[in-house]
Amino acid sequence: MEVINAHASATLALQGGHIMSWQPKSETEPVVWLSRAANFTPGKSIRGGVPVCWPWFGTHATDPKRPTHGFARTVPWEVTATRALDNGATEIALTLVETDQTRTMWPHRTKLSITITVGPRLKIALATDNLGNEDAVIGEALHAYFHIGDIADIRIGGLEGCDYLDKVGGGNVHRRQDGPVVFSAETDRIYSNTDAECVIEDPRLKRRIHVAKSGSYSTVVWNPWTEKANKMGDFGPDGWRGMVCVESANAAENVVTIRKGSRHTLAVEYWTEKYSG
Ligand code: TA6
Repeated sequence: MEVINAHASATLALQGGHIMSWQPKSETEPVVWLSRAANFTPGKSIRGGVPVCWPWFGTHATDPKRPTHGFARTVPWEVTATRALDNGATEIALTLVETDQTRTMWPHRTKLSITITVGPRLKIALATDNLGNEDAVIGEALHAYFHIGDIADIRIGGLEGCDYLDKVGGGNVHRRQDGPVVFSAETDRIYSNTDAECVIEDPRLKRRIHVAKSGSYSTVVWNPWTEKANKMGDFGPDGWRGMVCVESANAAENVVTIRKGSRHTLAVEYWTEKYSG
Protein backbone atom coordinates (compact mmCIF):
# COMPACT_ATOMS: atom_id res chain seq x y z
CA MET A 1 0.00 0.00 0.00
CA GLU A 2 1.44 3.35 -1.10
CA VAL A 3 0.73 6.58 0.76
CA ILE A 4 1.73 9.78 -1.06
CA ASN A 5 0.70 13.24 0.15
CA ALA A 6 1.99 16.81 0.21
CA HIS A 7 4.39 16.03 3.04
CA ALA A 8 5.80 12.54 2.49
CA SER A 9 5.56 9.14 0.88
CA ALA A 10 5.40 5.75 2.60
CA THR A 11 4.82 2.11 1.77
CA LEU A 12 2.96 -0.23 4.11
CA ALA A 13 2.38 -4.00 4.06
CA LEU A 14 -0.73 -5.66 5.46
CA GLN A 15 1.56 -8.44 6.67
CA GLY A 16 2.61 -7.38 10.12
CA GLY A 17 0.98 -3.93 9.90
CA HIS A 18 4.45 -3.13 8.60
CA ILE A 19 5.66 0.28 7.51
CA MET A 20 8.31 -0.54 4.92
CA SER A 21 9.51 2.93 3.98
CA TRP A 22 8.96 6.61 4.79
CA GLN A 23 10.49 9.64 3.12
CA PRO A 24 9.40 13.20 3.92
CA LYS A 25 9.42 15.59 0.95
CA SER A 26 12.18 17.55 2.73
CA GLU A 27 14.59 14.61 2.31
CA THR A 28 16.34 13.29 -0.80
CA GLU A 29 16.99 9.92 0.90
CA PRO A 30 14.51 7.60 2.66
CA VAL A 31 14.50 7.90 6.47
CA VAL A 32 13.12 4.42 7.16
CA TRP A 33 15.48 1.84 5.61
CA LEU A 34 14.42 -1.23 3.61
CA SER A 35 16.95 -3.82 2.51
CA ARG A 36 17.36 -4.21 -1.25
CA ALA A 37 17.50 -7.95 -0.52
CA ALA A 38 14.43 -8.08 1.75
CA ASN A 39 12.37 -11.26 1.45
CA PHE A 40 8.59 -10.94 1.33
CA THR A 41 7.74 -14.47 2.43
CA PRO A 42 4.50 -14.94 4.41
CA GLY A 43 5.38 -15.84 7.96
CA LYS A 44 8.89 -14.38 7.70
CA SER A 45 10.09 -10.98 8.97
CA ILE A 46 10.74 -8.26 6.40
CA ARG A 47 14.32 -6.88 6.65
CA GLY A 48 13.76 -3.22 7.24
CA GLY A 49 10.97 -0.76 7.80
CA VAL A 50 9.35 -0.76 11.24
CA PRO A 51 8.56 -4.36 12.21
CA VAL A 52 6.05 -4.76 15.07
CA CYS A 53 7.50 -7.05 17.74
CA TRP A 54 4.63 -8.31 19.95
CA PRO A 55 3.59 -9.90 22.35
CA TRP A 56 7.16 -10.71 23.31
CA PHE A 57 10.55 -9.23 22.40
CA GLY A 58 13.45 -11.48 21.41
CA THR A 59 13.29 -15.17 22.25
CA HIS A 60 10.08 -16.40 23.95
CA ALA A 61 10.63 -16.68 27.71
CA THR A 62 9.75 -20.38 27.99
CA ASP A 63 9.50 -21.79 24.46
CA PRO A 64 12.48 -20.96 22.20
CA LYS A 65 10.69 -22.66 19.30
CA ARG A 66 8.20 -19.81 19.14
CA PRO A 67 8.96 -17.04 16.60
CA THR A 68 11.60 -14.52 17.69
CA HIS A 69 10.02 -11.13 18.50
CA GLY A 70 6.50 -12.63 18.65
CA PHE A 71 4.11 -13.31 15.80
CA ALA A 72 2.52 -9.89 15.12
CA ARG A 73 4.99 -9.02 12.34
CA THR A 74 4.41 -12.25 10.41
CA VAL A 75 0.59 -12.46 10.29
CA PRO A 76 -1.97 -10.52 8.24
CA TRP A 77 -3.48 -7.31 9.59
CA GLU A 78 -6.50 -5.48 8.16
CA VAL A 79 -7.13 -1.80 7.54
CA THR A 80 -9.87 -0.48 9.81
CA ALA A 81 -9.79 3.22 8.88
CA THR A 82 -8.03 5.78 6.67
CA ARG A 83 -8.26 9.54 7.00
CA ALA A 84 -6.82 12.61 5.22
CA LEU A 85 -6.02 15.04 8.05
CA ASP A 86 -6.57 18.80 7.86
CA ASN A 87 -2.79 19.39 7.84
CA GLY A 88 -2.40 17.23 4.72
CA ALA A 89 -1.06 14.15 6.54
CA THR A 90 -2.62 10.70 6.06
CA GLU A 91 -3.77 8.50 8.94
CA ILE A 92 -4.17 4.73 8.55
CA ALA A 93 -5.43 2.38 11.27
CA LEU A 94 -4.89 -1.39 11.13
CA THR A 95 -5.60 -4.27 13.49
CA LEU A 96 -4.05 -7.72 13.79
CA VAL A 97 -6.30 -10.51 12.52
CA GLU A 98 -6.38 -13.27 15.13
CA THR A 99 -6.35 -16.93 14.04
CA ASP A 100 -6.38 -20.26 15.86
CA GLN A 101 -2.58 -20.25 15.44
CA THR A 102 -2.16 -16.84 17.10
CA ARG A 103 -4.55 -17.76 19.88
CA THR A 104 -2.53 -20.92 20.53
CA MET A 105 0.64 -18.84 20.89
CA TRP A 106 -1.13 -16.12 22.87
CA PRO A 107 -4.17 -17.34 24.86
CA HIS A 108 -5.10 -13.86 26.15
CA ARG A 109 -8.11 -11.89 24.96
CA THR A 110 -6.27 -8.85 23.65
CA LYS A 111 -6.74 -6.64 20.60
CA LEU A 112 -3.70 -5.17 18.87
CA SER A 113 -4.07 -2.11 16.67
CA ILE A 114 -1.73 0.39 15.08
CA THR A 115 -2.38 3.94 13.95
CA ILE A 116 0.11 5.37 11.47
CA THR A 117 0.29 9.05 10.52
CA VAL A 118 2.31 9.78 7.40
CA GLY A 119 3.26 13.47 7.29
CA PRO A 120 6.30 15.70 7.86
CA ARG A 121 6.76 13.41 10.85
CA LEU A 122 6.05 9.70 10.95
CA LYS A 123 3.86 8.89 13.96
CA ILE A 124 3.03 5.35 15.05
CA ALA A 125 0.84 4.31 17.97
CA LEU A 126 0.73 0.60 18.86
CA ALA A 127 -2.21 -0.08 21.19
CA THR A 128 -2.90 -3.27 23.12
CA ASP A 129 -6.42 -3.58 24.59
CA ASN A 130 -6.73 -6.20 27.32
CA LEU A 131 -10.30 -7.46 26.80
CA GLY A 132 -9.86 -10.42 29.13
CA ASN A 133 -10.59 -10.77 32.82
CA GLU A 134 -6.97 -11.22 33.86
CA ASP A 135 -3.85 -9.09 33.60
CA ALA A 136 -1.58 -9.74 30.61
CA VAL A 137 2.23 -9.20 30.46
CA ILE A 138 3.67 -8.22 27.09
CA GLY A 139 7.05 -7.43 25.60
CA GLU A 140 6.99 -5.29 22.42
CA ALA A 141 8.95 -3.02 20.13
CA LEU A 142 8.63 -0.82 17.10
CA HIS A 143 11.80 -2.29 15.62
CA ALA A 144 12.66 0.66 13.36
CA TYR A 145 15.45 0.49 10.77
CA PHE A 146 16.81 3.92 9.86
CA HIS A 147 18.70 4.82 6.67
CA ILE A 148 22.08 6.43 7.36
CA GLY A 149 25.17 7.38 5.35
CA ASP A 150 27.60 4.98 7.02
CA ILE A 151 27.38 3.19 10.38
CA ALA A 152 30.98 4.09 11.27
CA ASP A 153 30.26 7.83 10.97
CA ILE A 154 27.07 8.23 13.01
CA ARG A 155 26.54 8.95 16.72
CA ILE A 156 23.38 8.36 18.72
CA GLY A 157 22.63 10.77 21.56
CA GLY A 158 20.05 10.40 24.32
CA LEU A 159 21.26 7.24 26.04
CA GLU A 160 24.21 8.70 27.93
CA GLY A 161 24.48 7.15 31.41
CA CYS A 162 21.81 4.49 30.73
CA ASP A 163 22.29 0.90 31.80
CA TYR A 164 22.10 -1.66 29.02
CA LEU A 165 22.20 -5.37 28.33
CA ASP A 166 24.95 -6.17 25.83
CA LYS A 167 23.53 -9.04 23.74
CA VAL A 168 26.50 -9.46 21.38
CA GLY A 169 27.78 -13.02 21.24
CA GLY A 170 24.62 -14.24 22.98
CA GLY A 171 25.73 -12.65 26.22
CA ASN A 172 23.68 -10.72 28.70
CA VAL A 173 26.41 -8.49 30.06
CA HIS A 174 25.27 -5.43 32.02
CA ARG A 175 27.08 -2.22 31.05
CA ARG A 176 26.51 1.56 31.29
CA GLN A 177 26.54 3.92 28.30
CA ASP A 178 29.38 6.42 28.36
CA GLY A 179 28.73 9.31 25.97
CA PRO A 180 26.93 8.95 22.61
CA VAL A 181 26.59 5.50 21.03
CA VAL A 182 29.17 4.97 18.26
CA PHE A 183 29.78 1.87 16.16
CA SER A 184 32.87 -0.16 15.26
CA ALA A 185 31.54 -3.73 15.47
CA GLU A 186 28.31 -5.75 15.88
CA THR A 187 26.17 -3.81 18.34
CA ASP A 188 23.07 -5.25 20.03
CA ARG A 189 21.98 -3.48 23.21
CA ILE A 190 18.79 -3.25 25.25
CA TYR A 191 18.88 0.04 27.19
CA SER A 192 16.54 -0.20 30.17
CA ASN A 193 14.42 2.28 32.15
CA THR A 194 14.68 5.07 29.60
CA ASP A 195 11.93 7.06 27.94
CA ALA A 196 14.42 9.48 26.42
CA GLU A 197 14.29 10.82 22.89
CA CYS A 198 17.23 9.59 20.79
CA VAL A 199 18.93 11.57 18.04
CA ILE A 200 20.90 9.91 15.24
CA GLU A 201 23.56 12.37 14.02
CA ASP A 202 24.53 11.58 10.43
CA PRO A 203 27.34 13.80 9.05
CA ARG A 204 27.39 11.96 5.71
CA LEU A 205 23.70 12.55 4.91
CA LYS A 206 23.95 15.88 6.78
CA ARG A 207 20.88 15.23 8.93
CA ARG A 208 19.71 14.33 12.37
CA ILE A 209 16.92 11.76 12.80
CA HIS A 210 14.87 12.24 15.96
CA VAL A 211 13.28 9.21 17.63
CA ALA A 212 10.82 10.37 20.31
CA LYS A 213 8.55 7.96 22.20
CA SER A 214 5.95 7.50 24.93
CA GLY A 215 4.79 4.36 26.74
CA SER A 216 8.20 2.76 26.11
CA TYR A 217 10.86 2.21 28.77
CA SER A 218 13.48 0.30 26.78
CA THR A 219 15.45 1.39 23.73
CA VAL A 220 17.22 -1.21 21.58
CA VAL A 221 20.18 -0.24 19.40
CA TRP A 222 21.31 -2.74 16.78
CA ASN A 223 23.69 -3.07 13.86
CA PRO A 224 24.67 -6.60 12.79
CA TRP A 225 28.03 -5.62 11.21
CA THR A 226 29.57 -7.80 8.52
CA GLU A 227 29.51 -11.36 9.80
CA LYS A 228 25.98 -11.42 11.25
CA ALA A 229 24.57 -9.53 8.25
CA ASN A 230 26.12 -12.06 5.86
CA LYS A 231 24.73 -14.93 7.98
CA MET A 232 21.23 -13.38 7.91
CA GLY A 233 21.54 -13.11 4.14
CA ASP A 234 18.90 -10.43 3.49
CA PHE A 235 20.93 -7.24 3.91
CA GLY A 236 22.36 -7.29 0.41
CA PRO A 237 26.03 -6.45 -0.26
CA ASP A 238 27.19 -4.16 2.58
CA GLY A 239 23.60 -3.14 3.23
CA TRP A 240 24.36 -3.20 6.95
CA ARG A 241 26.61 -0.15 6.53
CA GLY A 242 23.64 2.01 5.60
CA MET A 243 21.29 1.16 8.47
CA VAL A 244 20.90 1.36 12.20
CA CYS A 245 18.03 0.14 14.37
CA VAL A 246 16.78 2.40 17.17
CA GLU A 247 13.85 0.46 18.57
CA SER A 248 11.30 1.89 21.00
CA ALA A 249 10.45 -1.11 23.16
CA ASN A 250 9.33 -2.63 26.43
CA ALA A 251 11.70 -5.55 26.84
CA ALA A 252 13.64 -7.50 29.47
CA GLU A 253 12.97 -5.86 32.84
CA ASN A 254 10.60 -3.36 31.21
CA VAL A 255 7.91 -5.81 30.07
CA VAL A 256 4.45 -4.27 30.61
CA THR A 257 1.58 -5.60 32.71
CA ILE A 258 -1.71 -4.53 31.12
CA ARG A 259 -4.46 -4.65 33.72
CA LYS A 260 -7.66 -6.41 32.68
CA GLY A 261 -10.01 -4.10 30.82
CA SER A 262 -7.32 -1.47 30.13
CA ARG A 263 -5.27 -0.23 27.16
CA HIS A 264 -1.50 0.26 26.82
CA THR A 265 -0.07 2.34 23.99
CA LEU A 266 3.53 2.53 22.80
CA ALA A 267 3.87 5.58 20.54
CA VAL A 268 6.76 7.05 18.51
CA GLU A 269 7.44 10.09 16.37
CA TYR A 270 10.27 10.26 13.83
CA TRP A 271 11.43 13.46 12.14
CA THR A 272 14.59 14.91 10.57
CA GLU A 273 16.48 18.18 10.61
CA LYS A 274 19.45 19.39 8.60
CA TYR A 275 22.82 18.88 10.35
CA SER A 276 26.24 19.94 9.08
CA GLY A 277 28.16 17.62 11.42
O1 TA6 B 1 16.56 -5.95 18.02
C1 TA6 B 1 17.80 -6.56 17.77
C2 TA6 B 1 17.57 -8.02 17.44
O2 TA6 B 1 16.98 -8.68 18.53
C3 TA6 B 1 18.89 -8.64 17.03
O3 TA6 B 1 19.39 -9.51 18.03
C4 TA6 B 1 18.52 -9.37 15.72
O4 TA6 B 1 18.03 -10.65 16.00
C5 TA6 B 1 17.46 -8.43 15.18
O5 TA6 B 1 16.66 -8.14 16.33
C6 TA6 B 1 16.69 -8.92 13.99
O6 TA6 B 1 15.95 -10.00 14.31
P1 TA6 B 1 15.08 -10.70 13.13
O7 TA6 B 1 14.28 -11.69 13.87
O8 TA6 B 1 14.28 -9.61 12.50
O9 TA6 B 1 16.08 -11.24 12.16
